[in-house]
Amino acid sequence: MRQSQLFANTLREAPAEAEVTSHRLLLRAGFIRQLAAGIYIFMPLGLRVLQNVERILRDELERAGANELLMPALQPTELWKESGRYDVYGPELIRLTDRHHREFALGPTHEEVVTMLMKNEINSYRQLPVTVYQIQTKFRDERRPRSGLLRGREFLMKDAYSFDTTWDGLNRSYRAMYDAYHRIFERCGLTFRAVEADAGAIGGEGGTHEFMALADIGEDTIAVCTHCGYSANIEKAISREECFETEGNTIPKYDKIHTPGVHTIKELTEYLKIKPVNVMKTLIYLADGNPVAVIVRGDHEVNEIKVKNALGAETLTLSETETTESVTGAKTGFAGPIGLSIPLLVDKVVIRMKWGITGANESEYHIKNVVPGRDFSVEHVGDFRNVKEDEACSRCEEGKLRLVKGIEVGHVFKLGTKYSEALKARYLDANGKEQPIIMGCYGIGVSRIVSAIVEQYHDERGIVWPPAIAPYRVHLIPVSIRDDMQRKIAEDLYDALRQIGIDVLLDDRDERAGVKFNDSDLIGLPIRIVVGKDAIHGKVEYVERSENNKQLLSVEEVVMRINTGDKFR
Ligand code: 9G3
Repeated sequence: MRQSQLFANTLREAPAEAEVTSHRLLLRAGFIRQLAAGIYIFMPLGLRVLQNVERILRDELERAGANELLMPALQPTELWKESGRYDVYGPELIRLTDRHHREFALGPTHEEVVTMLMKNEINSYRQLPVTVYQIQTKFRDERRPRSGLLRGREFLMKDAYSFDTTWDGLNRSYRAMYDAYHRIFERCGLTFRAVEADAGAIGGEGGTHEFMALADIGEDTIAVCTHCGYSANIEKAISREECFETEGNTIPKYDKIHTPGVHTIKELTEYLKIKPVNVMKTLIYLADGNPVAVIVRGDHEVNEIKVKNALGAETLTLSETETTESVTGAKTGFAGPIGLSIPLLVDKVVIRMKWGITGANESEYHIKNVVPGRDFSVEHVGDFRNVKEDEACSRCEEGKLRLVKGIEVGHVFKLGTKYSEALKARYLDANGKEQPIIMGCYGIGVSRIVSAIVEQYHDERGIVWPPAIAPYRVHLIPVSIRDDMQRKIAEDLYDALRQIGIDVLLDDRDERAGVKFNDSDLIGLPIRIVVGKDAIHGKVEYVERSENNKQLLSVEEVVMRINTGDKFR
């Protein structure tokens, strides 16, 4: 491609609203342009990157035996009513009516559509198993779209769905996708971890993994063991139980203490000269609108996903001040387990505390020498907290948990029969008996991957594309297009490289060298060849964007070097 014809304007600065690096660089390098909040145009350079990701996806999914199809974005909302999800999603599900006043949704995902398709296509066990996938635009009206392609309202997803007659079959289909995902993310050059995850609203009976691209700006926190392979989303992660001295409890009767103006754990520990581990922190939540109290040790955080799952609640929100006051009779910061008339969820670390300080459910008062079981009910004990950095791994003897940030680029689920039962997608088994199809679903954020790669591959000068993803393999730059010899050598090299199938961007613009080099650093193609003053000695400069290792080579050597470079897949 000649850069004088390329539609790509680089920017010296990114707009102020672009905060994360990938968003800033993709805008500055001319890969994307924003149309509206969370809605982007893929410019020519950005589209070539997207197509490289799609090429890898199709190659690996073909290898895994999946069939590509394409489903509509417009979905009759009757399907969502039939699956029971019509009311689960609020404003995030974009709904519209057609000219006949029939209601449709712009598809955020396609479980209902693909299950309806299979209901009509599959009627015998002999037709199963089958896995289908699509690479298709999804719509989710995020309240706060942000970080460019990382959280958009219209984005590209690869979503696959597997259909089996047995759970064993699902496990095989799941494994095939799980392994394909490893190969896909490796080929994209991503540093990632597959982590045990929470199934969330999608439900499904068993097992789900998220694929997290490691990046500090990632929205997810994952716990990773330093020793064994254990890794889990913090929503689900568990650590090994701490051991506690268990000798008898000779704690005196609990006793109220005046703690004026002490609202936070920090103020409480300073005021009473105690440590957070001596505090039993009580928080009031509304589970599906009903108040519940959750108690965790003062140095721990409540894990709302674990609480919600334990209660089987659809929604769980921290109660507002007035609810807290009406439930506890005290201002926020003085809640405690003693004397509450609402369900008490006690974290299992708390029940092994010999004593603790809690709120008195009376403003400006706390209680000391509180003993779990003696002074409040420990009927509902469970794991209701987030694991912490450096806690012992629950899977191996010597590992410690590290907490790192990740960008969710893939998510695989064992759905079971949740959708096939709801939509009556059944088949006749070998005995002629009707059975519900057993499903799995598997997503990859295709446009999100582009940003995740930039987050992992950039430096202070711009993007550093992995070769398999880069829009072009080589940036061929004659320093001065007005110098006949430089231009001729560049043109000959351009033809020679394209003849051996190398994608080359030839910077044939009549621009100063500095402009060309800054743009080249920003766009970030893997190999740069500069035809400059050494051209009279038949030498050109060869440099790899990731190494910055300039070398003077002959034109023949350059062609040889690039041609023998490992064939990036
Ligand atoms: C909705 C809206 C947003 C959603 C969903 C439904 C997330 C929804 C979960 C999934 C599960 C899997 C197939 C590919 C892999 C992920 N956000 N999810 O179901 F109506 Cl507005 O999408 N789907």
